Amino acid sequence: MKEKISQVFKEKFGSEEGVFYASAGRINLIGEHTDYNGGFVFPGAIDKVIMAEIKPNGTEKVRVFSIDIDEYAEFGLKEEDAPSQSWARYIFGVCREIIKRGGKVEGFDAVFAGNVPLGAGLSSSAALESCFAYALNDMFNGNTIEKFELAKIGQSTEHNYCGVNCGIMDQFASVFGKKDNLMRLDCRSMEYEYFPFSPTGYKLVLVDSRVKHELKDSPYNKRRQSCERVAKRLGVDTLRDATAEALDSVKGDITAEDYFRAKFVIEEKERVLAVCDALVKGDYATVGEKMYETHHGLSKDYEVSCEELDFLNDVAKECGVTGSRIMGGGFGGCTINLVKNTLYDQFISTAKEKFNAKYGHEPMIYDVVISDGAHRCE
Ligand code: GAF
Repeated sequence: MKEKISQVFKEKFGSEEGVFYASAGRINLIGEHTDYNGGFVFPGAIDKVIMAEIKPNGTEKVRVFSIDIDEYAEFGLKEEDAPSQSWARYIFGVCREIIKRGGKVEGFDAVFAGNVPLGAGLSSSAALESCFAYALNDMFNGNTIEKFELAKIGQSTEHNYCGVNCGIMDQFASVFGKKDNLMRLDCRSMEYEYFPFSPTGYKLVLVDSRVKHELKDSPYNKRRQSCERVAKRLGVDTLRDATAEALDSVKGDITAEDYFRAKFVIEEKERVLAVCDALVKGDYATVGEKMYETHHGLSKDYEVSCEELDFLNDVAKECGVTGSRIMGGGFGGCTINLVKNTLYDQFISTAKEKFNAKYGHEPMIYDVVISDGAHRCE
């Protein structure tokens, strides 16, 4: 990827080299739709990245080329200069959010590419935001912007320039990711802890339904509104501070839909803690059980699954896979599966065969390798 970027950079912007930066997509073992509810998440960065070569160009313009989309965009750094291409708005948003916080961004040339599958729920957008946030901090701000602020710059980009009212999980994972470690983040206090993750005798594997997941025009924002309505009714800041009993006490005053959304969130925050405890004890059976519970909740109560993902979850169960669930925002994308090494080949071939027979194409399979987050490539 680096060679290809370098070659295209020379063609577009001349022979003087820029600096390379990369940031990663993410998985999340458990803790879905809890981030914007002040709950816990348990993500890790993966070995699929967005990589960019970047060089200041001495002007007030940003000139950027996306190899994968095969498109060029050029924009200024003022609010009214927003580009029309949606992919370029991620980069523009990052520039603007840095400037709004008093940071410095000058014109630059950039070429980028990636191998984070798009629309698979692996947060290619957070990888893109984090890559540029990290780079512009290094290039123009002497690395004075703190890592948490870099994640927030990515999140605000989604809110203010891309129409997704997301939580902090994806950008946090992309910025803070560490090889062989998952991270438990408390999205209320923002405290986090690394958990070494290399389950003996198991693999984590993603099965991508190839149903394209796009949060912008999905009911993701509506889910968040449901949670906020219930929190307000309960008189708490977020559902992190709500209990199942409190929820039941207002059941008659809220819609059935809002009730089930909140019920899922309240249950999910407990599951993350249970999974962390189980992991420390090497109790993978419990980890897997909780993953299935999450899938059930996301499908039936939170209603962010789809037929194809429910089908993949059923296949995993039939094959005796230890844990399986839809991962990320939902409405398409992947299931994440905790599979015994001894069952791996059989599970993958059965999933491919059955999915193909029903939907006319095979799912994509990605073995999860937990890797480092945003960095400058030496
Ligand atoms: C998406 C969002 F971007 C995250 O903030 C998070 O809410 C996730 O969906 C669901 O857990 O990836």
